[in-house]
Amino acid sequence: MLGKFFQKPDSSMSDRVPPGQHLTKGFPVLTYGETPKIDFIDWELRVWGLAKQKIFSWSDLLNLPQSEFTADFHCVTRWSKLDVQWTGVKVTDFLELVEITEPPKHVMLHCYGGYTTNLDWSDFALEDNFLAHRLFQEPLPSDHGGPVRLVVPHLYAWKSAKWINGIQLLAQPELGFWERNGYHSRGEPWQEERYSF
Ligand SMILES: Nc1nc2c(c(=O)[nH]1)N[C@H]1C(S)=C(S)[C@@H](COP(=O)(O)O)O[C@H]1N2
Ligand SMILES: [Mo]
Repeated sequence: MLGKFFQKPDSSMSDRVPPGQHLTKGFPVLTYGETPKIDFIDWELRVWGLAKQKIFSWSDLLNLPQSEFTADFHCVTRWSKLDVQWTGVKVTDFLELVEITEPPKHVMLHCYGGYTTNLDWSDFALEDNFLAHRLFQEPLPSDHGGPVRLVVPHLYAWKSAKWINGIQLLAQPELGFWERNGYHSRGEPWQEERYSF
């Protein structure tokens, strides 16, 4: 694994690379199961739970303020990629269009293909999190979650739901796919919150 594609972080980067991680120059694809093929014209994002149900389309997303993001990406399988460039919509800008009915405590992200992952509301409703639809100035490739994925830079990348199509606002914590299968409920890379045991 080490060598050509993975490097030990040098000291100038060590403050950027969480413990137990190696840098990769490429951008590996990490998907459980098949890659769903969703045309942007068919893509939908439904919000429900402690909010008035609402379905967002591709054009709804593009009508929101667009931002550029540069973020580090840390997979729990021990690779990190620094300075990934994305274009998309801040979660906080998106939430302006959501009519919340009761203060949420937690959220479940749902994806085309059935993948789910959970977040505390306080880890989700942040300006640094975003719905991405471009990667390095190009349309987000389907294997990296196109047409639209969530990116949560401060947590391990399994929280960054690819092919996102649902945001369920919850009053109580619930566990998503990997979290039910032994991954940590929160997944903070600097604390090495890898597993729940
Ligand atoms: N829908 C969905 N989202 C997902 C996954 C997945 O299997 N399905 N894998 C997660 C994991 S473990 C990681 S590390 C990142 C990988 O993103 P990448 O394939 O763009 O590198 O996506 C996350 N989001
Ligand atoms: Mo991952």
